[in-house]
Amino acid sequence: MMKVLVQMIAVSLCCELTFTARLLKVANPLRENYIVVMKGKHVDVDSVETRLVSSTKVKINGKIKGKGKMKALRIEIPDDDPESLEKLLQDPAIDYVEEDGVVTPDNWGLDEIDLTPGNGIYDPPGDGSGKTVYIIDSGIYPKHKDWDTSPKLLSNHVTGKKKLGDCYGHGTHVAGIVGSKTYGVAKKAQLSAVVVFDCDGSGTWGRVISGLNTIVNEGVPDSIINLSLAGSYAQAVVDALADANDAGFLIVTAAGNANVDGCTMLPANSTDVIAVGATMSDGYVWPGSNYGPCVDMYAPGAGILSLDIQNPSSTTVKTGTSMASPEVAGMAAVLWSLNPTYTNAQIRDLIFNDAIHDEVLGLDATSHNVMACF
Ligand SMILES: *[C@@H]1O[C@H](CO)[C@@H](O)[C@H](O)[C@H]1NC(C)=O
Ligand SMILES: *[C@@H]1O[C@H](CO)[C@@H](O)[C@H](O)[C@H]1NC(C)=O
Ligand SMILES: [Ca+2]
Repeated sequence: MMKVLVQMIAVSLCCELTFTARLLKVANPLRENYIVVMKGKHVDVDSVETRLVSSTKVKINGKIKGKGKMKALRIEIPDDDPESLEKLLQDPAIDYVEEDGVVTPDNWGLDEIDLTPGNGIYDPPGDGSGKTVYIIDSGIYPKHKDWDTSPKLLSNHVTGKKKLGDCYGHGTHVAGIVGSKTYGVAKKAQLSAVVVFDCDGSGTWGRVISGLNTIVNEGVPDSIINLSLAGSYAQAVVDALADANDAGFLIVTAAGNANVDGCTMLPANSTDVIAVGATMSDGYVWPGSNYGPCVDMYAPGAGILSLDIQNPSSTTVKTGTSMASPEVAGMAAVLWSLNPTYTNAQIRDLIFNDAIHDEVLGLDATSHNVMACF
C-alpha cells in the first residue's frame, strides 16, 4: 500500500515537472492535427523536426518559418497515440501545441442553411452519400481538385459527346454548390451532368425535355434533378416535369432572375418542382429574384462562392436564383441519404417541415415567406 502511494507521488511529480509546453484547444478542431509553436526566435525548426521524427510517431505536415518570431510545425498525431503527444509537450524547445482549427471559407450560404444558422460554420446533418443529383446545365469540369466523388456524365444534348466537360462554367459552379468538398451542401453526393447549355450558355426547351427524358429512362431512381433554366411557358416542359416527378424524381429549380411573379415563368410555374428564390446575406430577398405564390421557398443566392473552370483550384463568386436552387438540391440529397426509403414527396415534406417561416425580409404578401434550413 505504502509502496503504491510513493509510486503515485513520483509519477505525478515527474509529469508536472517535465510537461513544459501547454496544449491549447480550439473551438473547431481538425481531428489529429496540431500546430507546434517553438519558443523564441532562435530555435532551429529543422533540429526540432529531426528530434520529433526520431523520438515520436508524429507525422510532420509542414513547417512555418515566418520573418517574425513565429516558428512552427504542422503535425499529425493519431488519436490512439497519446505517448507521442506527451513526448512533444516535454520537448524544451516547444512553447505550446495547439489543435489545428477548421477554417470555413467565406461562404455565408452554407452557414445559413445548416442546423445552426449564423454561427460561422457549416454543420449539416449528413453528406448525401449514395444519392445522385442530376445537374441539367452546361456540364461539369471534372478536373477540379474540390470533388470528393468524381462527377459523371449522363448525357450531352448539345454535342452528343460522351466525355464530361464544361466550356461555360455555370454548371460547374452550381454543381460545386450541390456537392463539392469545400463549397458543397452534400459533400459526398454523386453529381451527374446532363448537358443542355452550349459554350455560350444558351440552351433550348427541346434539349431540356430530352435531358429530363434521359433521366427518367436511364437515371438512378429516387434521385434529385436540379433544373437549370428559366424561360417562358411551354406546355411540353410542364408535361416533361410532371413525368419526371411521377417517376419519383425530386426536381429543384431556380425561381428565375427577372424580379417578376414566378408564376409567369417556367419551371417555377410547374407544381411538380420546388422553385427556389434567392436571399442576400443581410436577410433580404435578392432584388433580382422572382417572387409570388409559385416561388416555394428561398435560400442564400447572392455572393455565393463555388468552383470555376479556369484551373483545378479556381473559384468564383456568382449571384442569382441559380445559386439558391442547388443549395436546396444539396439539402434534398442529404435528407434522402439519411432517409433512403422515402419517396420524393416525403423528402419534399421534410424540406418544408425543416424550413424557417417569416424570416426573409422584403417579401410581398403574395409570397411564401419560407427559408430553406436543415
Ligand atoms: C439548378 O437550377 C437552376 C435554375 O433552375 C440553375 O440556374 C442552376 O444552374 C442549377 N444547378 C445545377 C447544379 O444544375
Ligand atoms: C402557369 O402559366 C400558365 C400560362 O401562362 C397559366 O395559365 C397558369 O395559370 C400558370 N400557373 C400558375 C400556377 O400560376
Ligand atoms: Ca451554421
